[in-house]
Amino acid sequence: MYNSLWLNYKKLSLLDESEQRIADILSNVCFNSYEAENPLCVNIKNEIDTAFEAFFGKKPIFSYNVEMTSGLLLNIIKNDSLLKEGYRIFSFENGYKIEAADYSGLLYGTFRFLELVRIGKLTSDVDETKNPDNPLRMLNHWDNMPGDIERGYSGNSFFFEDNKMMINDRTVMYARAVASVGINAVVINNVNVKGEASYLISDRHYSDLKKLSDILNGYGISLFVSINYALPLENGLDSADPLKEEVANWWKNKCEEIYKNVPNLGGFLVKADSEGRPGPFTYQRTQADGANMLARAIAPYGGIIIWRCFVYNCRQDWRDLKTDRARAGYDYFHSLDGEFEENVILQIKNGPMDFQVREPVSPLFGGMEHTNEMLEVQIAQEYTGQQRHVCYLIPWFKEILNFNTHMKEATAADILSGRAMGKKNAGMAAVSNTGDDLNWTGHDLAMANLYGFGKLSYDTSLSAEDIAYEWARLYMASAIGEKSFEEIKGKVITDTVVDILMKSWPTYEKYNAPLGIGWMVVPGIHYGPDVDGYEYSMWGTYHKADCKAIGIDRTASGTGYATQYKKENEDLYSSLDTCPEELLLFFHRMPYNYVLKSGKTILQYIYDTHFEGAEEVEKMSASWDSLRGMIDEDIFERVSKRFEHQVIHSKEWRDVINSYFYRKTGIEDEKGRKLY
Ligand code: GCV
Repeated sequence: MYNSLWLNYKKLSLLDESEQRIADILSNVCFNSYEAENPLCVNIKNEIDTAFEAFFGKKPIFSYNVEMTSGLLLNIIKNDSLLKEGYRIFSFENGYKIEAADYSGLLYGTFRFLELVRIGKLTSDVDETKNPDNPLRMLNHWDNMPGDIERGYSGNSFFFEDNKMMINDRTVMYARAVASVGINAVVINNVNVKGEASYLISDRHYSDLKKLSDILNGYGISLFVSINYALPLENGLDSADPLKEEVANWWKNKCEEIYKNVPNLGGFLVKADSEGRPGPFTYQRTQADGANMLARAIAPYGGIIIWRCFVYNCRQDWRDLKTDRARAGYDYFHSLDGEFEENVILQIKNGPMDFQVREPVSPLFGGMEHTNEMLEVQIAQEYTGQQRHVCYLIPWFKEILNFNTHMKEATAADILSGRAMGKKNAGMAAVSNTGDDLNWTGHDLAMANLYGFGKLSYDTSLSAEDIAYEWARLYMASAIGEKSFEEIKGKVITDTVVDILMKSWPTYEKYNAPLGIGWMVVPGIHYGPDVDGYEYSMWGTYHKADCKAIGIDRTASGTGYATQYKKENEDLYSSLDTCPEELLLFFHRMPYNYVLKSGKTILQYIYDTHFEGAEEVEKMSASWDSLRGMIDEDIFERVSKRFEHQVIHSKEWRDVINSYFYRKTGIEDEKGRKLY
């Protein structure tokens, strides 16, 4: 059982003449440039049929490749303003047109058109032209072939079960939904490739991969797989040394075999030399040696190697003050700038650590002028409440995109779109938050992150608020159907949901680890507070709190991490006057009595934000309660249950963090609140 996410089409109310006019116009659709054999064309038509039947109670009359002067007209055209996968939607005297330079663009235009109908924005002067900002807009699924999902918080995999692939109607629903927000590439298996997943690229699974790839291609999506770098070792070779000819040849032959069976495969995603995964370091080779060897093997087929920069020594001794996990990505990759093949893209996590609630943007953005780069964010909320706490991440992604790297004054968005360096292999990837739960994302409000990531990766100029509004309107308000937006109190619904979403990340941050320090979670599961959980483990992610101070000096006189940025940013972070306070403890070791710009000491700030955070969750929960009876009952109940938990759990966070610092310092809360 699964729902249709935001494609939950329902009968539209046709209240006035203008709405009735739209319905009349849309009863005729003319699809020019229609190719009956092209799956994209078939899917565009099906999408319109499905939607219009739900909206108006009947399918439209379709005509193909004829001149028509009224109705909804779809057309492939060539002009300067429409680029690959772009579209234009506009009205004319007797109808509407959707134009694109290719069929993917036409599909995106169609989905957008259907959204405009549903959110009441199909006005008579509508004119929307969009070209995607990012060439690759990708989801990374960390699904394991037995069926579980690494860091999965919404059930099991819908791609795999018992070491087999699953391809069914849910696969099609998935493809429709993610395509509707602009996703054009997916990796279906976990980057930690183990067990049967090593053999995903083998005879055992080729026919299923081909089937899946065909379905996805029909929605403009390329299929990628994660691979095991050491695969040659499991196939009779005694080495995976990237500079050995026999290894390179093995991969060449492998790629030939793969592409014979799955001709449209997008390429491989590779996690190497990280957290126990094998890689070129085993053979004293560089990351470029490893990536390039694979890139050359896959290049004849147009394949891409997406090589992750999440490479670090996960066994850092606390006495070693120079080794800093935050430095690792840059240290390993920066000197290789310009050495990667054109079909290699480095996939870089947004921050130098690991998806903490707050991190600076990785210095690799802006640090490698001659290398293809893409951003990796995580909408699976591993460290941000695991889809049990509401945490709408799009406002944070916007901050990341807007970060000025000071490399040619380019923002992160300029770099990962490829436009700053004139690259065509670039983009954004998100570790997906989907599973086989009925609502796909466990928490219904977490669905806004899936919708939002897709929308933002297509158009990085969209605001987090507008995205939240449109999602809320589609999934919660328009989905009720037949009644008008006013009648169902649509504005109250969308205002309430948007307000909750927009407050959720700042609120989560308030009761979590303070001022950018991160990592105060239970080791392994990464859920719930455990201030010293990682402090006394060998994983190398220390906050170093003692009775006087907390934080890591990452300036030039400390670990030197700040020096990895361009000078302007190094200076920004290194000076206490300019370092953004939300990152203060990431960059500086500070005494608890240091006074922040607000006039509060760090300690009092910690107490205050933790009390505030927990209170804000109660308010969000109450505001959700106010929607009882107004939205779909199942959605309401599911979210209410999650809020019940979040209210309790945020208090646990508050109390564990506050009592930790109270007991370390012995200093009371100025406001006399209860500290344990
Ligand atoms: C897929 C973190 C997660 C791991 C994940 C890893 C990665 O360490 O906790 O589960 O492994 O990141 O991104 O490779």
